Amino acid sequence: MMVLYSGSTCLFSHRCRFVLYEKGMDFEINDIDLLDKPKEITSMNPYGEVPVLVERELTLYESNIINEFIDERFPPPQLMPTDPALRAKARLLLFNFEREIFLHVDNLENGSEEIQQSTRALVKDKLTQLTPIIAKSKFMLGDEFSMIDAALAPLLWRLDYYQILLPDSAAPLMKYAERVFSRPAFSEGLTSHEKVMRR
Ligand SMILES: N[C@@H](CCC(=O)N[C@@H](CS)C(=O)NCC(=O)O)C(=O)O
Repeated sequence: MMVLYSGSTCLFSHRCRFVLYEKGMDFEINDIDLLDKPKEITSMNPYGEVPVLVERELTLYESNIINEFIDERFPPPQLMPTDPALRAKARLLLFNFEREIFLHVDNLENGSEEIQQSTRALVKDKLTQLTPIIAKSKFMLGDEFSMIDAALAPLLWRLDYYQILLPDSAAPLMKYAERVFSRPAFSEGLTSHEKVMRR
C-alpha cells in the first residue's frame, strides 16, 4: 500500500493528505516527529523534508509533485485541467504560489519575532491580492475544485495559528476558504494537531 510520510502539523503534508482523501485512495500515514526525524527521511528525500510518498519502487517528495502523481495515477475526479494550455497555466500558478507565498512559511514558524512580523504582513498582502480572482468563481480555477485549491487551503486553515488577520476586503477569499474546508476530504485529512489550529 502507498505510504505517506507526513508531519502532523506540516502544511505541505496537509496538502497531500487532502488530495489523497479527495481521490478516495487507500493509503497509510507514517507520522514523522520532525524534532526527532528518523534517518530514513533523508535517505528518501535529499532535502530531509516531509511529505514523502512511497508506492512500491517509487519514492517521491515535494508536495505538489506528489499530488500531481496521485492525480494522474488514480481515477477521476481529475484535479488538474486536461487541456494542455490550462494545465500549464495551473502549474504556473502553483509555481507562483510557491515562490511568492509558500517559500516564506518556514519564517512564520521558525523566524525571529521581527522576521515573523514582516512575513505575516507579506503573506497577508499576497493572499489579499487573490480576492478579485475568487470573487468571480467558486474555486481558484473556476467552478470545479482543483489542485490549486488543495495547495492553498492548508495555509488558509492556519491563518489564526500564524496570527494573520486578513482585511475586510478579503471576505470573498475567506468565504471561499469555508467552501473548501467544508469538503469531507478536508476534514478527513486533518490531524488532531491541525484540528485545533483554527478557532
Ligand atoms: N517544498 C516542500 C516543503 C516541505 C517542508 O518544508 N517540510 C518541512 C515540514 S512542514 C520539513 O520537513 N522540514 C524539515 C525539518 O523540519 O527537519 C514541499 O512542498 O513538500
